[in-house]
Amino acid sequence: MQARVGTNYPRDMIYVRPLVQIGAARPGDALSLAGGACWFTHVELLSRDAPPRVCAAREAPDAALARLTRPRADWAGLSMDRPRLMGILNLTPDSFSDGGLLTEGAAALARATAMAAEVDILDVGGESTRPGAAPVPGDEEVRRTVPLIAALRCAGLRGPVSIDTRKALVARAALDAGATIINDVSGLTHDPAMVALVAGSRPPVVIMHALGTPSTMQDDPRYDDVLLDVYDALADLAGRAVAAGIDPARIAIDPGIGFGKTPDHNLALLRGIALFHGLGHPILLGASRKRFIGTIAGEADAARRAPGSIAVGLAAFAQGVQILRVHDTTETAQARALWQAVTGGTRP
Ligand code: HH2
Repeated sequence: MQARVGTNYPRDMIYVRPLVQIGAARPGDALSLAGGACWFTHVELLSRDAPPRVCAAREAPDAALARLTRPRADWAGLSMDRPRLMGILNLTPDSFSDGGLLTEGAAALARATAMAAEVDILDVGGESTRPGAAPVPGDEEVRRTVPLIAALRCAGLRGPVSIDTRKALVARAALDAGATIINDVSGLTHDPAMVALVAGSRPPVVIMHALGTPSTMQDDPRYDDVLLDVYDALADLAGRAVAAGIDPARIAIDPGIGFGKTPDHNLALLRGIALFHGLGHPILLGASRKRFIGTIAGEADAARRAPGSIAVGLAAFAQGVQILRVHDTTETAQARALWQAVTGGTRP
């Protein structure tokens, strides 16, 4: 399977990864990262045909520095100057770590209500996209997700609710029921009607990178350079969305951990994740309970991967990642509070 997604970037293109730091002992010439608490004084210059080179940030091209430093607009009504949590509500019988737990309406509403007190965004999904998952018909996805979204609004929940779907039919029904964000793991490519829906209804949208579809994506995924290839692909996907009329300020991007990636690919993306700030959008990361955490930690049971998931999440916050998508909301909210207190960032 070929990794590049319609990109024609020159081999000598320079990619700029900020070497991100956080804390009060900040040199006078430090540059703020994306208007948040993180900052940088140096960058790593990456290219496809030369070794990486570390240099002072001021040596990087002005346009790249402008995209890295520009404060991000509020996204889904949330300021992007502090780490945010998106809690996962999988209303599926077959999700890889929590399938079948929330298929009964009252249990789902109780869990969602409790979760809403711990996180900034609820992410409701009705189709598993785990490797090898079979597609779910749109009307079945609507039947699984829309009643919970409507019930949450009926119960007075005012915060952001996201619908995790690749289908415009499901997104439309979810928006009508009170969802406010579309989270599309296909980066708006699965359903041709999705781009027009987002351009017309103007919800905030998560554009995620995936190589292939859930049924085939783990069949020997290959990249030329995974970090740069995913960067180029996301630039391409976001560029196409903007060309179709989607407001750039409404786009968050996501490297798609585990979606057509080996454990080594996932680690390369996590180590280099600050590169994606160069796209100029908030970064959302979904690593929670994923298989590479089990592989590295030796934990076969996905529901017991909270410690590894939190370690990855805090490392991402230290790279300025704005939103973390998580299953273990109570534990991660506590970890975030302590991480913020210790690093001197703003409290939630
Ligand atoms: N991962 C999953 C589903 N949706 N959305 C975004 N933006 N980023 C992700 O990494 C992401 C996502 C897969 O995880 P999960 O929902 O827990 O499992 P399943 O697809 O089996 O329901």
